[in-house]
Amino acid sequence: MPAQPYPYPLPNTGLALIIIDMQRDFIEPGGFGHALGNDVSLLRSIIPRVKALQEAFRRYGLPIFQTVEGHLPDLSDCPPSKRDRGNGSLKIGDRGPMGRILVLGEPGNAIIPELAPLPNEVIIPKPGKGAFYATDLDAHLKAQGITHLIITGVTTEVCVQTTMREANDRGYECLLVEDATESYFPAFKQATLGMVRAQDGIIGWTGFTEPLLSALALQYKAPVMT
Ligand code: TIU
Repeated sequence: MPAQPYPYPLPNTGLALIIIDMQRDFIEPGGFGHALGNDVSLLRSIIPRVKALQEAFRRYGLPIFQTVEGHLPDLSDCPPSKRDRGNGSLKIGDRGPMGRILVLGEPGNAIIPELAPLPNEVIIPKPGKGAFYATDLDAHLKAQGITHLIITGVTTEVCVQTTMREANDRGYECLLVEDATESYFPAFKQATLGMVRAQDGIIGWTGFTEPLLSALALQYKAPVMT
């Protein structure tokens, strides 16, 4: 498919969609993103494109993995450095308007309703920014023979970029979808896009949703309904 720095080799098998941290904590007021001082409304613009990709992958029977950043209720998987960082009034584990901040299972930790996963779709809880650190994502991908990752979600230069770098080091061919990832800082998003595709794709490719949907439609056929 058309991509930068050159066309992305969309495979016939081994493709998965990764949706990073489209949880209320980062996208709705009163969560972790807001507690860090960010304008969380900036992230909503990508929802229709992430949804379109989610629907396409479902249509073609291709695997989808969503992640959520969160910690165990006793915070045993949250390094003190992460909990103590910054001057915000609400810290990880404190009770906020959407329950305890960045704690697994709390209302704020849920994926936004627009992108709610189906029961058969895997959700990977992750304590860090990267989706491979202290998770079983790599084992899931290897077990399913996945080699190529379409990466979407928030925020571009934090959890998305960290995950793409981790994936690249593990040998996955990654495409970051430019209009299906967003940041609280537009300049950081652009910098991330530029740096991952620089040097002939040092970390991978970037591309847009529409050409990806067209390429998927050409390459994959929806299963025949009986
Ligand atoms: N703060 C910020 O930009 N991001 C995070 O803390 N986590 C994710 O990127 N998901």
